[in-house]
Amino acid sequence: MKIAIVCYPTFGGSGVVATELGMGLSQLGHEVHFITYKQPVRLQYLSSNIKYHEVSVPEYPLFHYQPYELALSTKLVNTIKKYDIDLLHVHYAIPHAYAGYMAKQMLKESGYDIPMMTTLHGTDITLVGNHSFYKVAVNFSINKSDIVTSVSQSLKDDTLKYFDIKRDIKVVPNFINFEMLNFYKDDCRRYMMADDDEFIITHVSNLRPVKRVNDVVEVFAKILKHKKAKLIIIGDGPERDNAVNQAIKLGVREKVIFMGQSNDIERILCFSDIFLLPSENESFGLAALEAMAHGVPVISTNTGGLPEVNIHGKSGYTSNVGDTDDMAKNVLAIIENPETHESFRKNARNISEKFDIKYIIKLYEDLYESMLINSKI
Ligand code: GMT
Repeated sequence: MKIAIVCYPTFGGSGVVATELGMGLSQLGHEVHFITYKQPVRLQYLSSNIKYHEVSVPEYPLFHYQPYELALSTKLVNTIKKYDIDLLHVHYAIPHAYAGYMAKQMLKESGYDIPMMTTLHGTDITLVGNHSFYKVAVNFSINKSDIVTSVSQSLKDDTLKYFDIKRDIKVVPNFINFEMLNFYKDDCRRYMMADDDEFIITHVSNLRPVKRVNDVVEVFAKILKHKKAKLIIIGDGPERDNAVNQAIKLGVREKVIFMGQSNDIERILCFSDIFLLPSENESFGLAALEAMAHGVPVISTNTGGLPEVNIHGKSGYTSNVGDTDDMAKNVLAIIENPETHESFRKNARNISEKFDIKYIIKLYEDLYESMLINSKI
């Protein structure tokens, strides 16, 4: 199949999932075209069956806001025609489903019927899409997609709750490409980050308010009262300064390492003892699944799709949003006993294997095929 994928190219989870999916599809022999404003960060290679098409939006003095949707739908029409693409898969409803639908309509005028799948990722529904500024257009473009998928049951439930959806939503969870994971087993270099007697607690996110990074620091400060430890925070975003101030306020600043955006996440997970994800909301929690794949137990909230990924009492524990006492207690319950820690590590890895790309990619391929069959009827 010739598949066009539209996504955000940045470090966010939806872009990572879209890129990994595209690379996986290309390995199965499909021709994949990424259409976005920058080469996706996880796109490791451009092989003969992966192509990247840049959407550029030239500045013009009249524009207060650059019309990205217009440029994207134009690029979609031209690329789909030029490469005779079979189907369009857009990730994150805003504005991709909207631009995709416009492209679909423009192509129809020249007798080209392109089916479109929209994958909902989370904030496009729960935070941004639900805002009255966007809601009508988001609702419209979801209903106009030929197939809609969501990355968790919880996100499906939220979509049906907040929007007036006239079609079925298929749940297709996020995944891990285990063949592409680097484990650095013999080259962990733990000593670079912590002393031998310190536990390493890790958090990875884009440091937006929804991630509650101050809670990460608060949980860590509570752990430090009982155990020697270091906290590594990977990622960058608007809450970074607040988190630094929180660390100073709680007197733990010298034990917290802010790494910024990093391509070394796998190396850091290799020596991490616990992964913290105290989010206000999380449709899935890909960062938690990545930690679990590296055998790192997860302490998270029980919000959104997190309990579908982080199984309470097995791969880690889940707590109510903001309950940092409970989260700290749960961390200690795991790390205080090496045998318990080891069994949580094994469970985390085993549970993550259920999300192996080899199972999930098949679900997408089947949906693509059904979309193609229906578009030909
Ligand atoms: O919140 C993020 O980290 C970024 C955001 C995105 O769309 O790029 O993540 C959302 O999609 C990810 C991939 O499906 C999910 O794993 C995240 O849980 C989800 N974030 C939220 O729901 C807050």
